[in-house]
Order: sequence, then C-alpha cells, then structure tokens
Amino acid sequence: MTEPSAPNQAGTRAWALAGIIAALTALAVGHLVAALFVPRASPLSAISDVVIAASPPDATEWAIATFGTADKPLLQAGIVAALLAFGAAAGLVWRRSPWPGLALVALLAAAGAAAALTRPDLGATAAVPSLAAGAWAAGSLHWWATRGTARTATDRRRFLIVTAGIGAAAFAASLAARRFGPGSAEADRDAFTVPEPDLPAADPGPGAELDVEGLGPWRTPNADFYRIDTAITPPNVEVDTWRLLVKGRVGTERTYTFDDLLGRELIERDITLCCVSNPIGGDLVDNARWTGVSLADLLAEADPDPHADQLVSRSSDGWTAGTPTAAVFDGRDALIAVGMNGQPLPVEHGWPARLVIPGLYGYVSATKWLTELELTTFDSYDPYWIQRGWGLPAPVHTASRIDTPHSGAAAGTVTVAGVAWAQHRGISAVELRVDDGEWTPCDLADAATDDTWRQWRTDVELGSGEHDLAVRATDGDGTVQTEERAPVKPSGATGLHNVTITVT
Ligand SMILES: Nc1nc2c(c(=O)[nH]1)N[C@H]1C(S)=C(S)[C@@H](COP(=O)(O)O)O[C@H]1N2
Ligand SMILES: [Mo]
Repeated sequence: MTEPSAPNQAGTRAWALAGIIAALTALAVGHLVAALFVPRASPLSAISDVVIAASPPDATEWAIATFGTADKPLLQAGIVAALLAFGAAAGLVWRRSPWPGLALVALLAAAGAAAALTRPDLGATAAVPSLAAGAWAAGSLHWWATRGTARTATDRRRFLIVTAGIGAAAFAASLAARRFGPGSAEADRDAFTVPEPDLPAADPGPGAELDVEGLGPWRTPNADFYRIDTAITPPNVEVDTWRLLVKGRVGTERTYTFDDLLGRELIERDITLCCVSNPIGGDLVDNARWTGVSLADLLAEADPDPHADQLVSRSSDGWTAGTPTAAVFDGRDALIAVGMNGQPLPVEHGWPARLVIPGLYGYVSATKWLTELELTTFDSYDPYWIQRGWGLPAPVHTASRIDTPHSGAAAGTVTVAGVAWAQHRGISAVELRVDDGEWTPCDLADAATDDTWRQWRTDVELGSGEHDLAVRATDGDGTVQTEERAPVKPSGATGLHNVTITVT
C-alpha cells in the first residue's frame, strides 16, 4: 500500500531540518522587515529585550559578572538556539499533521509580536516583523510539505538550499538596510561632523600616556570603549525628529532640538566612565574625550525647584537613571555629549546625545539615547537599576589595576604598569607591593583634570618563580583605596587588585 499523501515520504530528520531552516530564514526575514521599518522590533531583538527586562536581577548580574560584555551575544545565541529547536519541533509536528504545525508557528510569531509590542517606544507597527517572520515560516513549511517532500531527494536538497539562500540574502539585505536605509541612525551620524568646541579640553600632553608594552592607550578608541546597556539593538534615533524634554519640578518645561544643542556653547572634556558592575581588576572602565553642552546651564533655563534632589534621565528605549541634582550643579563638567573622541557619538554609545557626569557610576549618570530630563525627588521615583536593588548615591570608588606584566616575564628588571581612577577626586599616588614587601610608590603619568584615570608604572627586580603583585591608589583627597573587599552589588566593588605571575 502506498502512502496517499506526500508529506510522510521524507524522514523525520529531513522534516526537522526543514523546520530549522524555516525558522532561520524567518528570523532573517523578520530582521529585514524590521530594518526597513522598526529596527528594534526584529523578532530576535524584541524577544531578547523582553528576556532582559524579565530576567531576575541576580541572573543579569551573574551574566555580566561571568561573561562581561559577551553577555548579549551569548543571550542572543541562546535565543536563536531555542527558536531553531522550536522550528525543528514545528517541522516534526507538521509532518504528522499540518494544522498543529501551523498552530505552533503562529504561536511563536504571536510571542515575538507580543514581545515587540511591550517595548515602550515602538508603537503598533512593532508587531509586523514577527508576523512577517511567522508568515514566512508557515509558507516555507507549507511549500516543503506540498512540494519539497513529494519529489526526489535532489528536489528536497534543492528546497533546503534555496530556502537557506533566501534567508542568507534577507539577512544581508537587513544589515545593509540598517546601515544605509531611510532613517538609519548610522546614516544620520555619518552626515554629522562634531564642531570645534568653544571650550577645548585642557590637554594633559604626551606625558598622560606611558610607553609600556601591555598598557592600553590613555584615551580609549571608540571601537574599544566598553559598552554596557539593556538594549540588544541600540535604539535607532532619528536626529531630525529627536527632542530633549526638560520637565517635572521646573518653572517652565523646555524642549530642545539637536540643532538647539549645537547652537549652545560647546565644551570638550576628558572624562573616564566606569560601570558599577566592574569587578576588581576588570575592564568596564574607559576614558574618552567628550564634546557636548553643559547639563547644568541647560537645566537652569527651566528654573528647577531647589527641592528636586533627583534628576531622572530617560532614554528613547525607556531606560532611566537618577542622578543627585547636587552633583549636577556643584560645578563639575556634567555634559550632554554629542561627540566622542572627535567623532559623532557612536550609535552604541548613545547617538545622538547622552549624559556624561564625572565621578558617578554609569547607571546613575550616563544615560545614552537621551530624550528626557525630569526634575523630581529620590522619594518619588526609583530608576531602572534602583528598582533592581542597586545602591544610591553612587560615587565611584577609588580603584587601581595592574595591566602588565603577565606570567612569562623574564627575570631581572620587570616593568609593572596599569591605571588608577577616582573620577572627580583624582589620583595623587599609586603604590605597588611585591610579595610580602613594603608598599612602594610608582611613577604617575600626567593628568590635566581629576576626572580621568591615570596611568602608572614602576620597575621592580624579580627573580624567577612565582610573585604576588598588589596595587593601591590614593585619591586626590588623600584617602587610600580600601583593602576591604565588597562585591559589585549594590554599590561597586572595593578591594585591591592582586595578580600572581610566574617569572622565568
Ligand atoms: N539608555 C541607556 N543608557 C545607559 C545604560 C542603559 O542600559 N541604557 N547603561 C548605563 C550603564 S550601567 C553604564 S556603565 C554606561 C555605559 O556606557 P557605555 O556603554 O558608553 O560605555 O551607560 C549607562 N547608560
Ligand atoms: Mo554600568
């Protein structure tokens, strides 16, 4: 007896593969549709955003602590793997009977659409990419069921190759659309040149950077600058329609366009930024030259209520930070930045505008894709990370790090070097301890302000064998970095950076 309906002629392996390929191409199609209309609504971005938003804080912290900035790619890889598994399941279900298979695909598409609809700033069109992806997956499995499986193995192979090829093309097109398409933040950014500042940064001169192998540059290139945020796909902010609203406890609400910002006095400053999640010895800290306008001057135009002790800043994707108003108005160089190291602010670092406030961890001060500044009180509102149990206020702890040498250094005179930071208090001394020896002073590179990290170095005599190196800094107020160990949560890690190296 021959099987009357075609579907079961292909084996389970082929059906699972067809399901996986349908899911993969559907993701690419969703990515393309999103790139053309609403980038952050691609099924993968939307689902990732929801997973991040719904993750228990402990899980997020564990992920950042374990994977650092690789946490996002790993999360996305996990979600892709899960979606492909669903795809395989849809294929296997469809093999037995199309309707339940179709229902499974529809359920997945609906989940993606629902995820995108929960994003604060996307609107109803956010559902479209996931629905398009679902339609594609259903269509391709239907094609496979009715045509692909009915013929020879060669036909089946051709089906798989053609579908996978379409998926790859859609993915490539989506990348191109994001980069060059209408309303692309990258295209806006390319068209912008950071104007010459009215108030250039005080240049610390060549003495700011020590020439030691293994020590990074004093000013971090944009491409190497650490990135931490909750956005899987950076918000695509159109500069022409971008507005910055100042509201809350103010005499007059105010709105600024990007051109309004550029028409103000432009200030350039070297400021080191760091993340509260940076473990001792970690690299979630970098230094850049920012160009922007004075946050305090801009806020003053709205006539803020002196009792508003918290400045809540909001980004286009709904993330919030709360900064002590006192810090904004105490004379420090708090900036609304549009330029980073002479380049337009990179999209991942907040294009078209972000906050940079020296001396505070990023989660209370460094809002990227800035759209709103609200004068309020600490009593009346808890921003994003405060809702998740992190501390306030958040001045950066004095910290120091050993960057070189590593194990394998040759015995004899060995150069030990690294960086130290205590933004807005400055660094006045760095000391090194070798094994059980005394703390001995290191040479400090030049600094023009207290808002940047300082490189340090010293030469020590090391015989072959294992050695323990420890570093500690003293801030500009004369306070020595504490040896007491604290975890990153809730207010930033403390303790000394120790390394054990083997000298040969
Ligand atoms: N919109 C937005 N801004 C944000 C964040 C975020 O998640 N969303 N993260 C903050 C945190 S925790 C840090 S440490 C800094 C990091 O800035 P960078 O990515 O430019 O290094 O951005 C801050 N600004
Ligand atoms: Mo952070």
